[in-house]
Amino acid sequence: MTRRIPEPFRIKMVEPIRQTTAAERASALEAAGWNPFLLDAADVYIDLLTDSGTGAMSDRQWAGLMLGDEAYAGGRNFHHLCDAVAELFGYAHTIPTHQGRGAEQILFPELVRRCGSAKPVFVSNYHFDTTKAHVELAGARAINLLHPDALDTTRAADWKGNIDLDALQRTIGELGAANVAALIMTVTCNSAGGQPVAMDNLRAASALARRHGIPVVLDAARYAENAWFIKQRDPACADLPLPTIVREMFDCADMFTMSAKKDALVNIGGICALRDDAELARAVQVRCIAQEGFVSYGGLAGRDLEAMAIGLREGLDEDYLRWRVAQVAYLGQRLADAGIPIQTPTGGHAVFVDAARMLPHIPPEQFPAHALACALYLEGGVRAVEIGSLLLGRDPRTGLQERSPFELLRLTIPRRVYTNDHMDYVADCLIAVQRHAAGLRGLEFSYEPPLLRHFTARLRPCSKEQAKAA
Ligand code: P61
Repeated sequence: MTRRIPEPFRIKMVEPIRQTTAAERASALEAAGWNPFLLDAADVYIDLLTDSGTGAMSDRQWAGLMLGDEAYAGGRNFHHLCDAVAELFGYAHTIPTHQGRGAEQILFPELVRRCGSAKPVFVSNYHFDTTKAHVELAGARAINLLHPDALDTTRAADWKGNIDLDALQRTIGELGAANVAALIMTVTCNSAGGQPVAMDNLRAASALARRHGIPVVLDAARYAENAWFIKQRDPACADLPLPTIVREMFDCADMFTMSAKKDALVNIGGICALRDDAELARAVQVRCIAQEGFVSYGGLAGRDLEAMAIGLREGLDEDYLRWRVAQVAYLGQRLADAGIPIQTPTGGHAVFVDAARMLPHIPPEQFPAHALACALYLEGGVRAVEIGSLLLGRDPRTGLQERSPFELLRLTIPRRVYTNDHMDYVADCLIAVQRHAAGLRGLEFSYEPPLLRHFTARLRPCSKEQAKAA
């Protein structure tokens, strides 16, 4: 038996969490319109909605908060952040933002302006939903070119986050390089299951884009987990120190956007950074001032910048990453052992349950993964999130539901927050749900918002007749 990896930290402060009764959960879910986003956090026992901003900061980060310099301009914590970005990633221009989407909203319109095309597109291994939204708000189209390996959840493959290089070449050829505003490489690839992008794939995609004069952007929210997988799975990188791998990853790009709420281990914060393009940096800074805040604080307090500077380095601690990825794998293994279909292998930040396979009787338009999320909450107060048709939404041109390549339930694990006993509890709850899976019903809207609908939609279970007709 392989030995379990214990937490590489000890606990100095605790936050009580409260279990609810089945009756309390049923009435909370009803009141929330069968949408876990609308639940009060107090009604949730184990919260696996997201790994974004939900991690625990270290004693050093908390100590860093006390060193906050709240000057409006040029505070010392901004310089600490710039130093960390320059040291780890080798980029000269750092623009802090309130979170990842803040970086997207100040960078993408400038990339579109620069591209100058009347029909601009962004190409990516996969645009996460806010990324896609900001591409579209900037007047461009988002094209995903995920490698087909990722679509088969039963097949274990090392690099399910890879972009399909043939498709990338073809797309650039068909659309014309002059219409491609940027290549965005999302590391790890969230929507495919927190799956890593291989160094070779990153290099090849970057070289292809650069040959055509297309700027390369890293969506770097989970840079540390991606680097860890590269070290584990790429024999050419096995002996390299993690910071060297990180530097090589960032060498493949010209700029990055980052939600620091993930691997940089803070509860709020983001970064837009550019390697050396001073002119573009100036244009992005102007947008930052208008939309985020002055260029040395970007919508954050000085103390937040300090915690982020510390977290950027801490996120690369190998003992932490070994434990982190092992915890995700542990939950995945417990589910797989019970015959629950999951995206294999497990990724960096979450276990993705294949609801299309677990609930084959519920069609995509009745949101099988969302039905599973509701059942899991009712079972044990565990909150998870749908990554499937509900999240994807409708085609804005036709109004028709877009076809999602996946119907996944994401059990997203906050960093340094839960123990493996919590993971066992989650696994036991989902295994209990599996026993009555055939009786679960899909859902229909009672209110469907026009945009980003999964956040605020209200739903109800389909009637027996509707369920049968499907
Ligand atoms: C998440 F339900 N992710 O995975 P911001 N890029 C990438 C992300 O994963 C990401 C952002 C940019 C979240 C939060 C979230 O519909 C949802 O700091 C690869 O959240 O602005 C965020 O970074 C944006 C959850 C976002 C959602 C949108 O849980």
